[in-house]
Amino acid sequence: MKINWFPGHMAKALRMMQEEVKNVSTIIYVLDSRAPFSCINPSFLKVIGNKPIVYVLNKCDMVNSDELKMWQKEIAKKDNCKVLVMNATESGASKKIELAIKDLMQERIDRYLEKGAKITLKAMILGVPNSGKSTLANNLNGKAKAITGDRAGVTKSKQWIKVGKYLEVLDTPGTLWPNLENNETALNLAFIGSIKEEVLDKNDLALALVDKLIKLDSESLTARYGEVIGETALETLDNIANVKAFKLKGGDIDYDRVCAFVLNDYKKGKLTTKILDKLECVKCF
Ligand SMILES: Nc1nc2c(ncn2[C@@H]2O[C@H](COP(=O)(O)OP(=O)(O)O)[C@@H](O)[C@H]2O)c(=O)[nH]1
Ligand SMILES: [Mg+2]
Repeated sequence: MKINWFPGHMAKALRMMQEEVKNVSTIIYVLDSRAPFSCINPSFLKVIGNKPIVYVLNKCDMVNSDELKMWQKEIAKKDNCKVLVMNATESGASKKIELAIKDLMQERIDRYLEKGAKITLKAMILGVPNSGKSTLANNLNGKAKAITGDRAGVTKSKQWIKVGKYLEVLDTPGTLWPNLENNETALNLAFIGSIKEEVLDKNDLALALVDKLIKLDSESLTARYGEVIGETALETLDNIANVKAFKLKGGDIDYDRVCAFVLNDYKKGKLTTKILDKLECVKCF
């Protein structure tokens, strides 16, 4: 299955970010913990330049915490960055972002203080669609200022949000990149809800998800559906449909229903808690 989704509003959003980044000192890079590497957008490289980055491994509640700690440790080996593990829906969770930004900017803050000048730190939140950027912005602000939603494409324009006296953050629309050459990355982005559903073939996607889970964590399938693992992903889907009694009138398998069901189970965190990307990918960004 070939997946690509780079509509005009994303190109426009990237241009806006490139313009606005001149005004910010730090980047808050939100990654979905279920597939952190797949969330690394090569188009952001130009936006980020050499600014310090606070990586946020968000949605930490959806993955195995020991595995996530290894990712945190590995990413933290990069220069000029902090790596935080977070559940942005938990109130107060984002306090550590303020601390991390202050830490990264301490030298500059000290310089300003020496001169007796006031400083407002500005940070830009970046991430692929649905990674939790707006939820995080609201968490930082303490109020629901930015609109959020459980699908791609909810934030349409830039939103500056005040955080306490000294920090302002810019929420941005989630963006992907023009050619998702790596099909595994594209699939992972689709599984985690970063790609608009309307451009996806749900049945192909469910088949790819089952195929991935058989290899990555087959126990997650048996734990949820019983002894369903077959010779192939398709046979496994058939078995799941049989267990759930998802049949059409004549007795044929209702593929639309079983595929939507499995995709939704993954989306809601009812299947694996394993991270979809391989840890060695950290070396590639
Ligand atoms: N389980 C879980 N859900 C989250 C977390 N952060 C955000 N979400 C949910 O993910 C969906 C997308 O969030 P949103 O902030 O709109 O993402 P954005 O597109 O990056 O701005 C919403 O349904 C949020 O409630 C988190 O840490 N854990
Ligand atoms: Mg948003």
